[in-house]
Amino acid sequence: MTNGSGFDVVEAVCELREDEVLDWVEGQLAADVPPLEIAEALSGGLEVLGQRFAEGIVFIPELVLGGELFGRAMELLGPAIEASGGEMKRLGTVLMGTVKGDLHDLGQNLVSVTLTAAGFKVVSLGCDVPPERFVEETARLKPDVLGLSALLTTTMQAQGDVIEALQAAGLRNGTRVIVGGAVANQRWADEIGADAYGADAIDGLNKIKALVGIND
Ligand code: B12
Repeated sequence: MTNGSGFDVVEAVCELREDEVLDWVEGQLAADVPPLEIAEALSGGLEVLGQRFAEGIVFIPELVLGGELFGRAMELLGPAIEASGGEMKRLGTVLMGTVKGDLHDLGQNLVSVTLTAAGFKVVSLGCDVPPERFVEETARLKPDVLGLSALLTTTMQAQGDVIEALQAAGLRNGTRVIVGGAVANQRWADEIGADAYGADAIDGLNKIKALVGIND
């Protein structure tokens, strides 16, 4: 995404030019660009940064700084996304978390803030959440939907472990489960017996609405 002056935000994120990126975010907000669109553009930058990491062009410190940059941009975007929700409706409760062994929480934060804006109550357990904790909180909060995020091939199986743990605790029938994150897809959701897969924040919102029986 570029603005009139040809600013390439993907490249700016990759090069960790934080001040320029944050100025760009403020400019986009001032120009009434939908905040979620701005967040997705920044996320495209992180995706390219991730590719460069995989190719050995950048290293862990750059990933860390890229994550921090995104977090700072979300401090500007989060309130705008929530405010874009307008009048508060209560559509249901969603319990959200990144599975055990996985520290990637930027994606689930973006999904959580989008769901909140749409009128869901969201309780986030953060990252590196063991299956037992998901079970405990599901029993306590009785959410309509449980959202599980995983970004690593080494942690995706933990999404299946949570579903099995819910089953073992007798909680599976009352809780719809949606999975997401860079390594998940519809086939994976089917394989582990999830009720849905969400590709991004908007897709996640639409799928969760469908799970709780809202069709608009
Ligand atoms: C930033 C980042 C980090 C940061 C995370 C900071 C943080 N607080 O989250 C840090 C530096 C900690 C990190 C560490 C590591 N990372 Co990393 N990281 C990334 C990077 C560049 C961006 C991820 C991101 O935040 N994207 C932006 C958000 C908005 O997008 P998202 O998470 O995909 O979420 C969207 C969707 O997936 C979806 N979604 C996500 N969750 C959910 C949940 C539900 C319910 C729904 C509906 C939807 C949904 O909606 C979101 C919004 O659109 C990715 C690259 C990539 N392509 O993903 C690599 C990447 C995920 N990391 C990778 C690796 C290898 C690692 C490390 C193992 C590196 C190392 N050797 O130490 C460690 C692992 C640490 C751990 N135990 O978790 C690999 C994973 C490869 C693989 N397939 O397993 C990637 C793909 C980079 C690469 N190409 O090699 N990383």
